[in-house]
Amino acid sequence: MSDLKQLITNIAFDLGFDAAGITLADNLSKSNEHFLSWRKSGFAGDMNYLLRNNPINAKPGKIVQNAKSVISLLVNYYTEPPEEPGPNFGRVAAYAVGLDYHKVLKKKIKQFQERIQKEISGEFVSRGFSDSVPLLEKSFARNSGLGFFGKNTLIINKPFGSYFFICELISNLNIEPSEEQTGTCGKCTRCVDACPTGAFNTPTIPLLDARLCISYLTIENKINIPVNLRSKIGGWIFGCDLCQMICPYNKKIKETTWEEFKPKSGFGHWLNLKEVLSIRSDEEFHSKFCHTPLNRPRRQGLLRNAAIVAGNKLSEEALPELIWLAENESNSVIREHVLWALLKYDDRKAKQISYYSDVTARSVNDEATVIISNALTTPYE
Ligand code: B12
Ligand code: SF4
Ligand code: SF4
Repeated sequence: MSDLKQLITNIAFDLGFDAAGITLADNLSKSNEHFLSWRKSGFAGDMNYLLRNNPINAKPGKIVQNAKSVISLLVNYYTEPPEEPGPNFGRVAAYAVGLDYHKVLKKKIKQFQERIQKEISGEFVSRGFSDSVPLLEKSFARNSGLGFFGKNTLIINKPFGSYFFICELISNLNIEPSEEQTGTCGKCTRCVDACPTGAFNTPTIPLLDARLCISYLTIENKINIPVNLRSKIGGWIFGCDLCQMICPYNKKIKETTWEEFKPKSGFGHWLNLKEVLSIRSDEEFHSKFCHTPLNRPRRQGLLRNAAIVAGNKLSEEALPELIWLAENESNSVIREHVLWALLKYDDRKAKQISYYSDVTARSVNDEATVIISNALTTPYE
C-alpha cells in the first residue's frame, strides 16, 4: 500500500470510520445510465433532488475541479432492536434510532479533511458528503472496494453486512485505488420475497421502485399514502429494514461503536404511538425531534405514519388520541389517515373501550367511509 493511502486509511480509522476505500474520480457512465432509466421509469417518485436536470450523480469532477480520487468511508450504525413491546409501539428503522447522521457525519468528515490537510504537503482540495448531494454513493463505495450490490440494492460488505452509512471525500489527491470486493447474492432472493409491497423491480439488475418502498412512503413522501399500501406498512412508523433483516450477510454483524447512533442518543427502536399522536403543534414536534432523523417527515408525516400503525396494530392506547384528532385536527393529511385507522377498529373492540362512545364511532365512521371510498376510486399512479 502506498504511503499516502496508508496515511489516509489510518486517519479514517483513528476518527472512528469503520472501513475506507479509494476509487478514481472517473465519471460512472454505466451507473449513470442505470440511474437515468430508473428515474425515467418514475421510480424516484417525488424526490425532487433526484429529478433535476443535468444531475451530478455520476460526475465527481462537477463537484471538485481537477478531482482525482474518491475516498469512500463506511460507518456501521447497527444496534440490536429490543423485543417488540406490543401493539402500542411503532418500529423505527435502525439507521434512525440515534442522532441525525447528516449532522454527526458532516462534523466528522470536516475533521477528516482537517487531519489530511495537516499531514500532507502540497495543495489539497476536497469536498465531503454523506447523503447530502445527489451522487451515486453506492456505486462509488462499490468501486472503492467496500462491498457489492445486493439484490436489495444496498451495498453489502464483508464483515459489516449492509447496516452502514456511506460517506465520501472527493479530492485532487492521486491515491492508489483499492481492489473491488468480491461477493454476490448467488441464488438467494430472500429480500425480494420478503418485501411486503413488492418494491423490487429486478428484470435485469436490482432496482427499487421507491414509490412502493415503506422507507419512501413513511419518510420522503410528503402527502397521503396510497390506501392499498397502508396495511402493508404493518408496524413501521419510520423507514423499514425488512430487506436487511432477512439478509444472511447481516446475521453475524457487530453493533456500532458510535455512541451517536445508539438508541440512548435518540428515541430508540420503538416509538410510543400515543405519545406521537398527542403532539399538537409543529413547534412542539420540532423541539422534540430536531436532533434526530425522525424530524424529516415533520409533524404531518410522522403523525400520518403513527395513525397507520395504530390502525394496523389496533393500539388501544392510541385510540383516544385518534378520536381526538378525528374531531379536532385541522391538517387534512393527518385527519384522513386517522379516519382510515379508526375504520380498522372493529365495532366489538371499539365498544369494549369506554371512551369510544357510540356517537363518536358513528360520526367518525360515516365521514371515514366517504373519504376511504373516494380514495379507493382514485387510482394510484
Ligand atoms: C434515494 C434514496 C433512497 C430511496 C430509493 C432507494 C434506492 N434503492 O434507490 C428510498 C427512500 C426508498 C431509500 C431507502 C433506503 N435507504 Co436510501 N438513499 C437514497 C439515496 C439518496 C440515493 C440512491 C439512488 O440514487 N437511487 C437511485 C438508484 C438508481 O441508484 P442505485 O440504487 O445506486 O442504482 C444502482 C443500482 O441499480 C446499480 N446496480 C444494482 N445492482 C447492480 C448490479 C450490477 C452488477 C451493476 C453493474 C449495477 C447494479 O446500478 C445503479 C446505478 O449505480 C442514497 C444516498 C446517495 N446519494 O446515494 C441513500 C442510501 C442509498 N440509502 C441508504 C439507506 C440506509 C436506506 C435505507 C436502509 C433506510 C431505511 N432503513 O429505511 C432504505 C433501504 C431501502 C433499499 N432496499 O434500498 C444508504 C445505503 C447504505 C448501503 N449499505 O448501501 C444510502 C447510501 C445513504 C448513505 N449515505 O448512507 N433510499
Ligand atoms: S425497505 Fe422494506 S419496503 Fe423498502 S424495499 Fe426493503 S423490504 Fe421493501
Ligand atoms: S437477502 Fe439474499 S438476495 Fe437479498 S441482498 Fe441478501 S444475500 Fe442478496
